Amino acid sequence: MKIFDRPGFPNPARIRIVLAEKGLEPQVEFVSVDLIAAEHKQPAFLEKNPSGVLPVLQLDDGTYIAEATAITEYLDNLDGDPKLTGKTPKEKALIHMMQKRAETELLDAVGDYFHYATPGLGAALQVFKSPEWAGRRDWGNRQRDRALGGMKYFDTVSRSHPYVAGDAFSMADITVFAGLMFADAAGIAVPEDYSALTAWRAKVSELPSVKNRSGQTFVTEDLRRLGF
Ligand SMILES: N[C@@H](CCC(=O)N[C@@H](CS)C(=O)NCC(=O)O)C(=O)O
Repeated sequence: MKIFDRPGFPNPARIRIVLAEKGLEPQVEFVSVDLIAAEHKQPAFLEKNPSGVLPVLQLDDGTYIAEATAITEYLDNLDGDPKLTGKTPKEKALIHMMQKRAETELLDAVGDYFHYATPGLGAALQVFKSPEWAGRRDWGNRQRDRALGGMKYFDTVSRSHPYVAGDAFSMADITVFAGLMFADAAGIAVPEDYSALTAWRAKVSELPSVKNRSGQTFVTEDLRRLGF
């Protein structure tokens, strides 16, 4: 299998955590795609994923699978013993629901703030964002407020459950973790009184699948070049 990604970016990090959880890293070849140079918006990459985003999984038979959730489901079920996406119908449904909330209210909200209210990934890439949005910082700033609302929600969840979808670490935790990782880079701090969310994050950071990758923060050499 091949994974087209870029180390240090939040959505690729989701899959690296999944691979570590499942012990699949030795079976994967990583192919680095230069996001800052907009390589993912060129025809060769768009053939793999028309959405023009990372990560993308390529199977040995040539099939391409995009979307972090779809890739996670595939990898988690390969050995017939899913541990991140649920075993029973109820577990699957709860993890799906919480994962979707984490994506919509936190990770994607941070991403929209980053792309539309800050210089984002820089000049080479901004031309691929729709021009009518270019000056709309107000809309982008509202996405920051949405992300803060997401943090508040997950702080509340963390007060009553050890993990985002219940008693076990799952795909939903990985999405929240990636959302906070992205928020760090975009300059959206977790409010100090969200102590349960901060404690949850500290706990998740210590998991071997996450801890071994803690050097892969979003602010890599790529973003330092952009002034982060
Ligand atoms: N919904 C997608 C989101 C993927 C995504 O936005 N990836 C980012 C990297 S963290 C990306 O490729 N951004 C490039 C861009 O927005 O042009 C998924 O779950 O895989």
